[in-house]
Amino acid sequence: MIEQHEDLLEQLEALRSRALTELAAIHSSNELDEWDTRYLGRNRGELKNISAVMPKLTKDERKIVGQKINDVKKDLEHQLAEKRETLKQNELMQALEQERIDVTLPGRATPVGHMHPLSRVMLEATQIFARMGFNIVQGLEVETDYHNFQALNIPADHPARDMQDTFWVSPGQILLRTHTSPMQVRVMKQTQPPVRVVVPGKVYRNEAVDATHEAMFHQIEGLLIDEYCTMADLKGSLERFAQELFGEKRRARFRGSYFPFTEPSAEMDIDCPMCDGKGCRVCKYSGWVEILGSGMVHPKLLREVGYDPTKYRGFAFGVGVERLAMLKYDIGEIRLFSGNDLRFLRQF
Ligand code: 2NL
Repeated sequence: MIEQHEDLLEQLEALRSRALTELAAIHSSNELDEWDTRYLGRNRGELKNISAVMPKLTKDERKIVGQKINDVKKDLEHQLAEKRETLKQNELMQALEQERIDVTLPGRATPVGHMHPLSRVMLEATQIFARMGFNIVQGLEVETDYHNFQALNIPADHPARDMQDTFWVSPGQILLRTHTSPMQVRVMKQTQPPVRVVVPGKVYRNEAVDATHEAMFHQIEGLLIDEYCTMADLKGSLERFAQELFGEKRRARFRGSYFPFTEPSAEMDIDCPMCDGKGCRVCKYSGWVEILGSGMVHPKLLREVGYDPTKYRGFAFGVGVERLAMLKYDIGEIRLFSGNDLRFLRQF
């Protein structure tokens, strides 16, 4: 019996030195885990296998061998923990080394977009009026028949309604606005003069689409109401607007026209910004291009919104934004604005 337990002690000692030699050669966490199961594993670990003979020993032998097992186990566990820590440190150092960031590398370029040409013209045009003291107002695109037509002196049987083919939401009552004027009607009904507003926004007309017409387009309308206001104010303000947008040397001329909501009415031409009035493809060799419609606000409208037409008067105008942009940038096709073709958009 003495021999058996001394043999066991030798085996344990041999186990310890074999385990530690192997441990010293380990360089990865994976190998370390394998080593852990092989020697210290609860199930088939070598230390566990040796412990299996314990029940066959005498009480005294069990005490000696038990202590030795514990001693070897503690030792191996301690060395394992130390090795784990060393490996962890090594792996960290390796990661820091490999993942080192080169702060001198140039950054990756981020693609930058820009404003749509229409938005740009719309912003520029409204800013010009803002500098003259107009307030910028936006509003509903779905409107009532009253605000879009009736209040603007366009009754149900008026020929202007045929001119403006309307998209109806509920026929005779709710529609997609055909101009931004309904918003000016709302402003006038809510406030007392003086009024100075510009209303930019989308408008809708059920038209045959071609190179210069779309069913949805953009308009800027303006309205000024005050006690003293004449056609001279209209002409001066609108000519100034054209000069700010198309250049200082632009000249304006006014031709008599008709709109149901203004009297008198006038269309404004400017000398062609492409050829300075010499005559070219853009102005069809006339030297002039039409850019807006305007007029003195009809007294019927003033009365309709509750203003005294003997005390107040005003001027109003409407500009097509697509038309302005096509003139400013020499674009011959209106559908490019809604086409979202980057080859077009990148030119601005
Ligand atoms: C055009 C013509 C115009 C107006 C719009 C207007 C609005 C109110 C009262 C009076 Cl609330 N007038 N707007 C006046 C004259 C012409 O637009 O051909 N635009 C592209």
